Amino acid sequence: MADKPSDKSIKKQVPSSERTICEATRQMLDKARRDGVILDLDRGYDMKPCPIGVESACCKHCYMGPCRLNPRDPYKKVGVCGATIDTIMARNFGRNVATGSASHNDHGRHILGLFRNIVEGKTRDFTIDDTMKLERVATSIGIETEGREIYDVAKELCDELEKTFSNVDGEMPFTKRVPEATLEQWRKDDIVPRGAMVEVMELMSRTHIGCDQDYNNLIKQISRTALADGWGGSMVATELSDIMFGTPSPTLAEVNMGVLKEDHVNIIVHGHEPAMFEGMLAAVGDSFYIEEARAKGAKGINLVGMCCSGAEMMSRHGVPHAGNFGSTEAVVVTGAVDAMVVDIQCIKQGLAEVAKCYDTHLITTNPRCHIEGATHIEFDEQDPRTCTDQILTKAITRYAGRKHPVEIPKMTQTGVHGFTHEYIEYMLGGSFRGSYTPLNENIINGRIRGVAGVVGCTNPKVQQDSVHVALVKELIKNDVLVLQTGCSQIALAKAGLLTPEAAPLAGPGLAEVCETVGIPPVLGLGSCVDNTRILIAASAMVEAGGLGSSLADLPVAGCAPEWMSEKALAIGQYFVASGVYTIFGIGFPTIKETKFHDLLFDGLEKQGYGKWGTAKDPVEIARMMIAHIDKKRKELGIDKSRERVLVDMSDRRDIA
Ligand code: NFS
Repeated sequence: MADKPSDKSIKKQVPSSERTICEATRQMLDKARRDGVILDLDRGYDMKPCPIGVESACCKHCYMGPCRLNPRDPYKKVGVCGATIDTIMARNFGRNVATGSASHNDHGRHILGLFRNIVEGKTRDFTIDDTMKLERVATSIGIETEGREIYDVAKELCDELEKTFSNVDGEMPFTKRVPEATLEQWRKDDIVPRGAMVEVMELMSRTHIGCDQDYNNLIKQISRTALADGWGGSMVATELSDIMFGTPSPTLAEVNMGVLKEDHVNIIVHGHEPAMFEGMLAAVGDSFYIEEARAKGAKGINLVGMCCSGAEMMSRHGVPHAGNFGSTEAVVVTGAVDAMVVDIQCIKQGLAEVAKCYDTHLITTNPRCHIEGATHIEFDEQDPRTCTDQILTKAITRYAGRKHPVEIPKMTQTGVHGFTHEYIEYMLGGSFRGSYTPLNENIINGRIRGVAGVVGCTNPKVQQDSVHVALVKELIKNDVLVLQTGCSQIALAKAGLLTPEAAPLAGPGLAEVCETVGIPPVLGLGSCVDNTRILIAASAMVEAGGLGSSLADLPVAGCAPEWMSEKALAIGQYFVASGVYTIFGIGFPTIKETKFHDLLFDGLEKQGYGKWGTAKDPVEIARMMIAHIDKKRKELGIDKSRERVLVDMSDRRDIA
């Protein structure tokens, strides 16, 4: 029995099956309740959100307030300074986007720092793994690679990508990858991102009391700051992580809590920056610690991941994955977790309490993220073993003295992970004609109706995973190829949809393509920063031809059905500003029938961008995404092709 937590309690509780469709998480929620431990899944149900805040009708940006407007009658009142509901919502939304963009850029900047240390020979524990990718990325931003030493190219790439963060004017390096028509629109509206630091700084400044008070002008800086995420820090993180740790390719990996092993020392790494996880992976192979673990009666050391760095390690190295954001507290309830090691982002403070109850070591490793009650052992990329060795010692000691009964839900799903924009090009084009043309052709001939990105978090406001799974099933049934990242990918992996065997769940056209090529109808691309793989794939589709000239022309749509974070809002806005219709489930922090809401949900599209949408029901979300895809097909003049019968033999031969 766990130590009882303090006197915190909850008032409302529903059957655990209403909180999650993940059977393992449900089992652990039941156990936690029996043990008297409160998890986020119950806290989330019990919490009554502020009805004014949930619609973004309050302003806390100065101390004449906080001012509260009436969400039911938003134009009846203004703030003390005179700020209207549109200014207040735009400022709040802008600050959300600034924080989300700052998070991804902070992540990207640290990845760049590690890359620089490698290039300058300051670390021996990490190296350049994928030189081909290095050359491809360098070439994509105009760096000459022909006949040059690889470290010479790497040094120039480093200097060039530094501008992603430090530029104060000009255009970010990766905007060179944006389709010309899209980039021209950004130039016309003066929203091409310069450098991430200046964009975030300017957005914070413009949202100060008494500064930018026209939502039409504010949205421009909001878009620019969001684009500085997608085409900036996030893209730097993805591309440099591939270069340093290896570009993923399809690999089988196991997902869900059954990846924990009762007779092993279990270490979970949960966070976002892959460097510490890579360091742990190197350390657990050390025979000294394996012997130590055996001497204490364990059969070995079992390293598994959670959340986004878990998704990256799964994609690159096939490291098992224990679950998504909604399961991070629940997994500790197994009693089998000897250490949970975290770095930055999406790490609930509630973990400290749950870890205390089950005598699990909760170890923070990053100077930017300490948690009260957790043990801090700092990870230094230039000396990784000092940190990882201490973690291993603690975990082995905890295993030897396990106090709590262990109950591991015996559930795992094996799926294919590790798709990338490079691999999509290769698999549909074949080794001799790698290109996006075959994908475009299958869209034009109607076998594939369009492409959807389904991404993002889980949120205890809704039954964990349920909206992700129902939405994706509906999309593939309607011949929409689904690309996934983040916690959404893990939800679908647990539901068994990341295997080629899931192809029969797809509509006839998509199923035929999947069966011929041997891919699942749902392709997992990795972590949330890896949403940039979707941007690059979409740009390649434009370049391959036949589907319009800008990203906004493509028959694609995106959705984060169970979103919760400011990072998700930044991602959503960079997709919208790039030209993609993006739907958020759960709810959206604007009030319908206000001018700012209309701008986000309609006006931006009229200006040539994408637009926002929101709905809670998965079938309704799918209907909205498909209607948009069909609208784009019609505008491209390819709507008739779907009416053809799709299965004659010559067609079949054309697919591969
Ligand atoms: Ni993305 Fe990754 Fe998950 Fe949401 Fe959090 S882990 S960065 S923000 S919860 S998908």
